[in-house]
Amino acid sequence: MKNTIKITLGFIAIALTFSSCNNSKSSESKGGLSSSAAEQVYVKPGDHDEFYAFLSGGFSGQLSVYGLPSGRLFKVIPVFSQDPEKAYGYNEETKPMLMTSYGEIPWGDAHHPDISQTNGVLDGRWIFINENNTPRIARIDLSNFETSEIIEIPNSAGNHSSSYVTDNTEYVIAGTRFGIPIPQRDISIKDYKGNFKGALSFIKVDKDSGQMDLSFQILMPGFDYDKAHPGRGKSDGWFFYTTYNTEEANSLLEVNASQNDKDFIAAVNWKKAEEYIKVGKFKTMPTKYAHNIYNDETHSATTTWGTSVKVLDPAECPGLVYFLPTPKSPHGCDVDPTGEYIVGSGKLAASLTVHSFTKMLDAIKNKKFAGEAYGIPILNFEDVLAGTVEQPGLGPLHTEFDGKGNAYTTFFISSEVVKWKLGTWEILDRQPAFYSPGHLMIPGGNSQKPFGKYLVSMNKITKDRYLPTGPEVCQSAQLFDISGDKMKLLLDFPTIGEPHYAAGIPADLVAPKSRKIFKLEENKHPYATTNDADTKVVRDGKNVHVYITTIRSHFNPDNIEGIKVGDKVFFHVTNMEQDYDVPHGMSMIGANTSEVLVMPGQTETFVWEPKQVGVWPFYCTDFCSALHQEMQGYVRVSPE
Ligand code: CUK
Ligand code: CUA
Repeated sequence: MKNTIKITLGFIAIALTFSSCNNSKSSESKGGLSSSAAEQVYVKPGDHDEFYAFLSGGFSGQLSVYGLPSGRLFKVIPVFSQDPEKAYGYNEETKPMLMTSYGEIPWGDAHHPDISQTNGVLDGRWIFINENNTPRIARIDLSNFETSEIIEIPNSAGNHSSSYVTDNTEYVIAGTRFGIPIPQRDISIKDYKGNFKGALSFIKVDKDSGQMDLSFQILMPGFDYDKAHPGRGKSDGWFFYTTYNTEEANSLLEVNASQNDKDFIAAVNWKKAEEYIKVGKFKTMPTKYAHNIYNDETHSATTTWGTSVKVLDPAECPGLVYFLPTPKSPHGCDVDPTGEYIVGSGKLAASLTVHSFTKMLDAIKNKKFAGEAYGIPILNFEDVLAGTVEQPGLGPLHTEFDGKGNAYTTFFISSEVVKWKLGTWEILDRQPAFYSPGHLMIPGGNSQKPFGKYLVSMNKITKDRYLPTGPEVCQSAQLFDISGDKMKLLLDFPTIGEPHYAAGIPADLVAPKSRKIFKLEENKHPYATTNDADTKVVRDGKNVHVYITTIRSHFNPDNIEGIKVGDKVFFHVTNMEQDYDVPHGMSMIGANTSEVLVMPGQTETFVWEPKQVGVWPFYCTDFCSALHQEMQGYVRVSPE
């Protein structure tokens, strides 16, 4: 067994080198873009794209918005990281969004966006995304493309099997990556086995407001967990996710953590979990977690604190969790649009394993188990197997579906996307990707209704695809046309951070609802000034509140006196414009943590603590009119 693994891993290195170097040589293998490909991605100036694609920003912590088929970048939505471009995490209104039980954290690692669904179909209301490092889930409102809410996930470490919505967005589900001591305590790392656990969290989503609420957790054994997929249609009510390191090794050298011939896909019956919660079969664990909510009306965020969580122990809840043996450290876990097939991608396996939901239910009904792990029944591999895709490629990672009975899987090592048929398991097509794809995305490709026209492959290695920009080059995405029998490469486009996963949606499900303006008369910000006559400077001890308005092209007031060294000055800036797309910014010399960018009709606040006497300038940061450069002012600072 050891030898096989060594050989496999050796081959990974060889295959990777091979695919990177070899492909770079010939222009044919670079995609051989024909003029028809160019026509297919060409969106005439002034015309709009057909799809939105939301690509996770990976270690940038953000979510990027692209158009398909053009591959044009429209926006980077700040989510887990500060962003000076939008003043997110800099102005007083959004700073609380970054609060956690560890304090304010200005950075995150965002992997998996997922768009809300109604009856298993994308509804375009919200998009959720996970933060791995300091476990959190965010909800972004697609009517304004702003982060509305961030909830911290306790008892989790490496919040990676997240964030995935159920058929009616009842829950967004979040699984831990690492096993950890729960509750945290001082214990020898060598005592991992049996002592560490991993929480699977169910976050209830209010169907009107979208507001999240940590409903309950299931304390799973301390394996490591990876990608996940809620059941769809017939399997709605279940949740599936992969485990690796079922050996529970505390050091993941392959000799330790890749010993077992099979790891598991965990099948979790969340409707059953709801029943157990209802009858009180849970323990209440004290814990502390931040819940940050942004209020659109007052344009401000507040943090509230969770103090406990309900936890279920699968060993005490029969029928809650089952394990489906799945070969060789499965990474991806994807459920097809009918809900019948559960695809497990064993990273080190020679074939793709597909489980059958129907067969799984039969095996459960007949109580045919191969054994158990921590009180969780393990089903027989043969009993749940629907089929295997033989020799599909090397290093399978993730699968999406086109809604026409086809599946598409990325292969990291052999660097390709492979199209295969559900049910017959035959391979229909394969196309090289440049290079080493991780996830792929078909708009709606993880829902009951995929829009199977385009596929985006998100590649881990870029190498020679763009002009060199030093040792660091951007990540690469590639667009394929999948409307025909064969996939056709249309376009390369650069991305931000490391896009892990993405979510795509037809533009007409989002664009018509997009908010263009905030009405000034509806501005409920406590420090708003909606009238030039109401601007003022109010002293409250050492705190000074400056109510300031902006309109093309001046600040009012623009000459401010009466400020003293040692004061804490709050600039409350209201943008009185009522035209679409006329923001004003404001920054103050030496304001080291703050700036604002205020949309028409809104108010934002930043803080300045003057350290020296003098007359200090401020100006508008956003080029707003022909007289933008005149949009400036002075603050006089006198001795204490
Ligand atoms: S993981 Cu990155 S390639 Cu975070 Cu979805 Cu598989
Ligand atoms: Cu206002 Cu530039």
